[in-house]
Amino acid sequence: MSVLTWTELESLTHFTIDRVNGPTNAQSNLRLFGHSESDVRVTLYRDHHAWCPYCQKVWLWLEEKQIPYRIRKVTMFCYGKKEQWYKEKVRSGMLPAIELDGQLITESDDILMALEQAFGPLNGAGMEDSQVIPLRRLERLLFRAWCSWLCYPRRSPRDDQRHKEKFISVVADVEQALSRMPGPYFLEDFGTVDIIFTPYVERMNASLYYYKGYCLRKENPHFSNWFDAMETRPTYRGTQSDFHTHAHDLPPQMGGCYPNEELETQENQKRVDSGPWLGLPDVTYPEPETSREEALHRVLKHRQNIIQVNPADDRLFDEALRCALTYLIKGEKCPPPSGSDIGLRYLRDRISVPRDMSIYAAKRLREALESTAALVGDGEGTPLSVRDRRDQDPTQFNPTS
Ligand SMILES: N[C@@H](CCC(=O)N[C@@H](CS)C(=O)NCC(=O)O)C(=O)O
Repeated sequence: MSVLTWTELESLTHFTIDRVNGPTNAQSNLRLFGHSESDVRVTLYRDHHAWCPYCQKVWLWLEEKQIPYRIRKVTMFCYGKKEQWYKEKVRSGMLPAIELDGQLITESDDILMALEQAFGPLNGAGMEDSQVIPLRRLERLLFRAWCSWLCYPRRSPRDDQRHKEKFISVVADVEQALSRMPGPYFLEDFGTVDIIFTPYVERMNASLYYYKGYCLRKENPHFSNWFDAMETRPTYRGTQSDFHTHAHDLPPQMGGCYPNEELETQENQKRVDSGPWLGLPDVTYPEPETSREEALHRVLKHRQNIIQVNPADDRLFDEALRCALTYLIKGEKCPPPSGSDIGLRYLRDRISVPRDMSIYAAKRLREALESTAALVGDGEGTPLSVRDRRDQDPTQFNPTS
């Protein structure tokens, strides 16, 4: 297969979404849900990377409730410099924050309560409902058990096992809470509790698979049903990340993630880092037909920045990237120039979900980059830093998209 030109590649994708009124997506700066712009009462300040778990909570709530809102994106410390205009608004620089009718509110729980006051609770049961409060407490217990297992170096495999058992005992309580309900959610209907559990449970599923060889989603039938049910919701799909993104975004955010010595851990790490990515337990809904076109569309839109930040020579990488995209869209291998394997894998490792594209599009693109790189070499390049992710500094990229 000979390599396609940029113009030929452009003609091969028709992917488009309505960012303002269409499905939940990480690229939007305004969400109207069919309302007019004058109806907007809320501005959500969230991170450029669509990574912050507390932001995801508020983001999901607004999407589920279909409240018209504006989005302003802010840099998190580990990715780059915090914007001065945001520090003037929120001195600590912490995210999320909202402005509701001009009033600034911080702290995700306070934000949800203020939104409930203004627009009513989601499906009846609000943050202070007597059924919701114990489940919110359970979520925090799970969070703490997860941190203790993941985020501290362990003296021995036995020590690691002890923390695993503690975590699993809290998971058992969550399983029991889910088992008491007739459907897959935490209460009879989907609601606030599901939103509160979502961000960290998603991060637990990814990080424990990668660092501890443990699959939350596979080991626990009620959790598994819950994840499947969440994935039927377009709101959740639009905010959902993949294992690769979480495994490499968490260490700088959490102050470190520590792998155990299980064989399973080593195998899982290899799979998340080098593929195959399809079939990983980070997603189970069927792949949309548009995933390859979406990936192509997103790369075409940002190709200049992608080429410019890549450590490989620009002309060499331009051709190598077109080879990978040719394979992505045509399904036939297209050998890139020799010496381009490191540059292709650099990009493979830096696709951020859902910031750049949705989960299946990212899997397809990672696969195309890896298969194309493998045609010319096994060079891996600089590993991703576990201290910060300045390689993702949004000032290097187009901050408006
Ligand atoms: N208790 C706060 C926690 C918020 C929080 O920890 N936000 C982190 C991101 S996940 C943050 O803004 N850190 C500053 C930064 O990374 O720039 C809430 O619930 O909103």
